[in-house]
Amino acid sequence: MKLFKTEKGNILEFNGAYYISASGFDELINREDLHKYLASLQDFTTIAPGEAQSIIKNHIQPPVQSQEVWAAGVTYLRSRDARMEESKESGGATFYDKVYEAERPELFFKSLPHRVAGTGQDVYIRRDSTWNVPEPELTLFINSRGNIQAYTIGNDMSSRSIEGENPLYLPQAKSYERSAALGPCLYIPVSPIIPDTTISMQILRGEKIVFEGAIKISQMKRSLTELAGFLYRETDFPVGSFLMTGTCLVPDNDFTLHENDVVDISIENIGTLSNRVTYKP
Ligand code: DO4
Ligand code: MG
Repeated sequence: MKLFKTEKGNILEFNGAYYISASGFDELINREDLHKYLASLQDFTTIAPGEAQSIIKNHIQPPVQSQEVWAAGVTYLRSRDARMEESKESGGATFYDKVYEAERPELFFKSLPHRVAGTGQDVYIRRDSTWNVPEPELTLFINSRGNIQAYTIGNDMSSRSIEGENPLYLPQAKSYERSAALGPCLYIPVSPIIPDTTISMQILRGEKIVFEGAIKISQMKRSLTELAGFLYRETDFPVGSFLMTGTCLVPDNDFTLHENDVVDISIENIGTLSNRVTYKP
């Protein structure tokens, strides 16, 4: 099942039918067994498919209300190698190597909800950065008890020039206005997402495809429950949290995003997160 947050209410797509609820998003999603609760349709009323699709198309919002957004890093070999390469002049390369092998994963704070873009909204690149990339990442919704209840698509927009200059600049490379995108919906399967799931990304510059790639999430070094467990070790999230799980799709080093590029990230069974790239007005 899929849950869309919109300006007109929360729309549930379940077994080919659509349902709407005006409940608060935080209360609705922070459940011990979210799939079972939503399948009971307790908070929902039936809505015609045409009307539901039109609301989703015209009024969609990112699937987040009060949750913090966190991110994991260097969870795929490709990310480790790219980071070691970009930071070799600063002497920071060895830290990426170590964190890839270490028991403790790299976890960092990514965004407050008001900075998150939904599908169809703009993401930003920094004016003080010369090398900018999107990072397509499977993103977990973890409830307040620390259990993974749903999945969405994340874009961890990043400045490689700022991170490469000095790893201590990571928060500036990663956290700024509209540097995170989430959407289009929460995907809530009965059982955990399968490792064979594909994540793909296409970057369009006008009509031209300037990057295209796809990977399976089974290439990730760590398990999803391991990442969630570390995030919740000493930190409470009263309404749950979102956790981006790291990137494996890294464009070649001569690639940087341009204004008006469109980044489309798709994950099987979830959909497509589409964002235009621009500068903060
Ligand atoms: O180590 C810096 C960030 C890594 C990251 O965002 C990723 O691997 O996706
Ligand atoms: Mg990332």
